[in-house]
Amino acid sequence: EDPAKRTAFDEKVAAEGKIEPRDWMPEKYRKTLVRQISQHAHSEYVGMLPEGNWVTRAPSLRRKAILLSKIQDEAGHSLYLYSAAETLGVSRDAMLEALHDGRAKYSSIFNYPTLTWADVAAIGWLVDGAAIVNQVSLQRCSYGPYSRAMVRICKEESFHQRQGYEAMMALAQGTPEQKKMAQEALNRWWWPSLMMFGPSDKDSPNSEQSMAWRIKRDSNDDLRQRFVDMTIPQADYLGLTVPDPELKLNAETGHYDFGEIDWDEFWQVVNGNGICNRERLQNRRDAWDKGAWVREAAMAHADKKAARKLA
Ligand code: FAQ
Repeated sequence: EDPAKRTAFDEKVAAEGKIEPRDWMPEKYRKTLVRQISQHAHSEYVGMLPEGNWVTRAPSLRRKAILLSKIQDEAGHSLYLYSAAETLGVSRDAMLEALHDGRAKYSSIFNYPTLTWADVAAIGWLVDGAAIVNQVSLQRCSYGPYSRAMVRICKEESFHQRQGYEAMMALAQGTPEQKKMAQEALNRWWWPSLMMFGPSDKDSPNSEQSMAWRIKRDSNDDLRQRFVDMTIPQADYLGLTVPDPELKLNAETGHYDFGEIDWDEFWQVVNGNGICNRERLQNRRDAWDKGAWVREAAMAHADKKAARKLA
């Protein structure tokens, strides 16, 4: 490693400059970004599945059209993110292989089932809400392509969150049965949404280095607190109750205190033993296998075209 290059890198990061694909970077910086960005891409990609489960059963044409667009946006987000990771010298095939054989992680949240239509509303409100809090912070990431992808993704995600809240509102203000559905969905999704922010700072092995390199700009616990503070007034407005008896506004700090996350459940899900882990991964593998003929046909077509040009 050339010390002058290292100094230039450190100075650029310290001065809030963006590191670009052709710039020199420490190997560990590159590897950390490939890990985080590819896992982020996989999350968007697997994240289409829980909502996809409700496309054919959306309660109205309007809801169905909105849901279809939202899922398409998620596919788009995964494509921007795979592209951002590719600028670091890793191929999309290699990233997908790592997902399919279980080496790469994706967000724990997508291993929970969507049992009723209210779960789709809760995902928009809570899961997109949590994703925005995390991604707004990542807009200031030191790696240029990732930070720029975040800007566009956040704009689309804000719209997703609004539609989720609106769908939740319709249920919360509906019949007693609908309100009960909304409450039960909040009960199911609240704690898993808090887990999206990752382990507590003291148990987060990657945080220190990632924060020093300005890959991550806020700690897992700080972002989780921001999400709780933002979401409780929204739940109050809906007339729903967050399933945490310890939740309480702390007059001294101005923040909500909340109960302990079930970390055993979190690690079980992260390590592949959640309710839907196997089903989600199998679905992605099947989609890859079933799409083989499309990839082959596209390659054959491209070869034919190239041969015709030569002739
Ligand atoms: N699930 O040391 P840390 C969306 C892993 S939003 C699974 O704290 P780090 C939008 C972590 O990878 C969801 N694994 O790690 C949408 C590490 O393992 P490794 C995606 C988790 O990286 C909405 C280990 O635990 N968003 O898709 C989780 O510094 C609605 C130790 O953790 C992002 O990916 C978890 N929840 O901080 C789509 C955001 N938490 O890799 C559809 C970008 C931690 O060493 C519908 N990522 N782990 O083997 C990040 O901000 C960070 O990577 C964190 C984790 C904060 C997730």
